[in-house]
Amino acid sequence: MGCYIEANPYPYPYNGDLRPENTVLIIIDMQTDFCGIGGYVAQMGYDLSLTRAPIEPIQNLLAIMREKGFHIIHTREGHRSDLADLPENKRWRSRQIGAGIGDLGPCGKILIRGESGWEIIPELAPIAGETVIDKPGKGSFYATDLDLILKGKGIQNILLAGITTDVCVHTTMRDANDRGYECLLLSDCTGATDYGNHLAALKMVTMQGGVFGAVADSHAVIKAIS
Ligand code: C5J
Repeated sequence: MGCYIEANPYPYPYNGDLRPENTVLIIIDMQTDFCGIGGYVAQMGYDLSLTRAPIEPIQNLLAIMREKGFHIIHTREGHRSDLADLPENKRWRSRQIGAGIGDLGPCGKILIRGESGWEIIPELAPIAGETVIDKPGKGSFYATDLDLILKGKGIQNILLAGITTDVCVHTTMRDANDRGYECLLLSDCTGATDYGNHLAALKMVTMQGGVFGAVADSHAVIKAIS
């Protein structure tokens, strides 16, 4: 008898082996730059309510998963202050839309490690014992030690929360799926800079019998693990 979360398009995980020891909640890029006033997303002129929508659902889920002893990992997108790890084309594109990475904004230099905009928002701050992954790209595996850490902890199942659904969350999910991890995208614990893109990103996962894994909301997770 396994433990399953009600999910689309199949009950998750595929094998019913869902335990705190083999399961991690990865919370992606809940930084001021992506959901706070004066950050990167705000400077680009996008609607912050879309990237702030997952804050409360993540808080609720995080509290329960911490209490039950699940692994928790946070990520932060950001670059070195000397911009040595910032591809020229990424910088150029960000400047086209008025939010140049490395340029000074209301929360310090945009998407630069150590600046106030780069910090994880206080509502979702990591606590002692939780791993934080600093990444220069969209995916959480690229140029990081995430895979080594997951393998070391014996992780098989990855629950994905954070922002943005269609960019960093999806890139991470696709890469994790290729590496053999069983992935669940949390629909109410994620958000995008465009609501249509959020919905499309959720739908993409459910094609081909679950091409990258499955989708569920936080209520289904809480029901299954409580
Ligand atoms: C983006 C992210 N959208 N965290 N980053 O540039 O999804």
